Amino acid sequence: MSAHSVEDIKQQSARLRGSLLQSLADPVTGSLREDDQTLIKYHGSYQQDDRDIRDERRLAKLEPAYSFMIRTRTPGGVVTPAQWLKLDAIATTFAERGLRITTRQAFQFHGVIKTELKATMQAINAALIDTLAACGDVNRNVAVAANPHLSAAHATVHAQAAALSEHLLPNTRAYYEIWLDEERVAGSGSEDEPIYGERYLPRKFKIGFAIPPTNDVDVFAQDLGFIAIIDENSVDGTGVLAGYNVTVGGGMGATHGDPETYPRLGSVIGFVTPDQITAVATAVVTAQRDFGNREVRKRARLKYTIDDHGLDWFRSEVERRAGFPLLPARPFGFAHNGDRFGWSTGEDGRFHLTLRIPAGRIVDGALDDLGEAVRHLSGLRRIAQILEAANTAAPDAQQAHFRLTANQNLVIANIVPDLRERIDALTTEYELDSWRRANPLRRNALACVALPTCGLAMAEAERYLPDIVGKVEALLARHGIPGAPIHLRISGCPNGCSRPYLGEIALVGKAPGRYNLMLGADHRGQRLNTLYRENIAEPEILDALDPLIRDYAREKHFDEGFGDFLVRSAVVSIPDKDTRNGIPVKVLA
Ligand code: SRM
Ligand code: SF4
Repeated sequence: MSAHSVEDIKQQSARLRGSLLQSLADPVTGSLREDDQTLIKYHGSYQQDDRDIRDERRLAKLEPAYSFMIRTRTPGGVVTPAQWLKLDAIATTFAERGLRITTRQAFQFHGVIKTELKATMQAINAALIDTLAACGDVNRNVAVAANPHLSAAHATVHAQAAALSEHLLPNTRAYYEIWLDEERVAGSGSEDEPIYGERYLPRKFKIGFAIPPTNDVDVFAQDLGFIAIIDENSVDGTGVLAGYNVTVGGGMGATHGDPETYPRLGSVIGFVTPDQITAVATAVVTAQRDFGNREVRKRARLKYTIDDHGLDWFRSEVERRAGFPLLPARPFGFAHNGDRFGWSTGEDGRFHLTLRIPAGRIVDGALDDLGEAVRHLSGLRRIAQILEAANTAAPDAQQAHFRLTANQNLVIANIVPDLRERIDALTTEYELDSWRRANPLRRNALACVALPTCGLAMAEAERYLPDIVGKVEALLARHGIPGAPIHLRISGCPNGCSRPYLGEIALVGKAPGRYNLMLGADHRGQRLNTLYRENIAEPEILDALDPLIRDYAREKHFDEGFGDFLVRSAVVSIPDKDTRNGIPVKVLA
């Protein structure tokens, strides 16, 4: 660890430059200087090492096998086919393990070595995608509902989210100087940062836009959430965006054994009209900048600022900064927080196809939901080529594109009817059709990256997913409910990158092969689960689940979710945390 605190590093970094140029130029090591390892995060990259061979290298007296993870800033996860092809080429040329869709609708490249970092960054920017502020104590990639039932209102929500992502970017030119060779000019190193100031935020900050009835972005896990309220147009019945309910203070991260840290659901504090979101977001971000805990990093997220000062105080502070009062929140209802797979049609008759990508990993040779090695990277390349040709042939028509979902899946959007059959044939040829073949348990399962790249992983997650899902699947089959739609999530540590505390069944890594078993969340992202068994290995996990699944199969009400059943039957007791602040629930069909 660096001798400097993160706060000092930020402040003394000349607006995120530090000595990154010198670190990158140093041929002696594959690593960066310590302070630069913190600063590079703001540029969208993390220094990592291959943990599978860490011990072996230590014994051989070699430095760890350092490499870099790079994360894109792709608000709402939208990329064109042309961009897809470039990202694919980058993954193939510079990275290991292909493209990885994240739980915030970004791409990650793993395994980029230091000497190729700049070329990789340049190639990403040449695809008109950047990585600025994808990590670090700033606003991160803005997550947006990837609902394939695209409508005019949906497009407006996406445009607002993308504009907000731009608005909250840091002003520093460091990114462009270091990676894109922009010349330094007068004032560089002391650019004005009216939103962030010279120490940026106390901690990472996340924004999500949900469009009910789908809560695919898990809006209550976001520091700041916008729940779109769409009224029906009385003339033609299409949706009209009235505004958004605002939620604040969501977050997943916790530390084992430290009660000062905990996952928290966002609280609804009011309603804003579409023209007010920039002001309200700026107010929330700057209030967190000024009042967030800069002494104890583990307590620096907005959720703790709110719990320390009180929700009413926070709401008043936001209203004061925004210059207007928040309106009373409007009724809303979520049906689920998963993705809807397969084909769907938008209001304009275009087709959208949501594909299941296990753990978001797109690489040839990866195992799919059925345990078969698949060629997803090659298949999606073929599809991107076809879509790119169609877009080029009809530049004035609505353009086909890809959308990453916050559940690590992929939507191919805006497909003209003529192309449907070809896309279908390719998804079959390249085994991209597991959404059709895999059962709901498998289709909804989420896992964070964990080993071998994540420096914080205590246990496996992504690599363990197919195995554990298979075993839970066997339990379901034994009790006569094969593939029941239970949301299962695994994280390699309590930081919660797969939002495990919102899983009906969750495994949270404690040590190699050992997990905390968490149970009882709903499947709408509105209720946290709770600890059921601590620090147990696979046989005990399956033993614990077996009687619960048996009882669920026998006693569940029609359509009752597993988490709801466990709460109703008092197997788990969930502290009554009302995220709605009394906002009435809309009854959904
Ligand atoms: Fe995360 C840290 C991966 C979404 C909470 N997360 C990390 C790091 C960078 C490890 C590190 O700091 O060294 C992981 C890199 C692993 C690797 O090898 O790639 C990592 N997080 C991920 C991704 C890739 C998980 C995935 O499998 O998709 C997600 C990337 C999102 C993106 O595109 O920006 C990812 N991380 C999340 C989420 C979910 C979300 O944002 O909806 C959370 C929970 C929500 C929240 O923030 O509270 C999350 N990640 C964390 C935390 C805990 C923060 C806290 O408040 O305590 C850490 C650790 C930290 O920040 O110190 C962390
Ligand atoms: Fe790494 Fe933990 Fe996040 Fe998984 S939850 S990616 S193990 S930090």
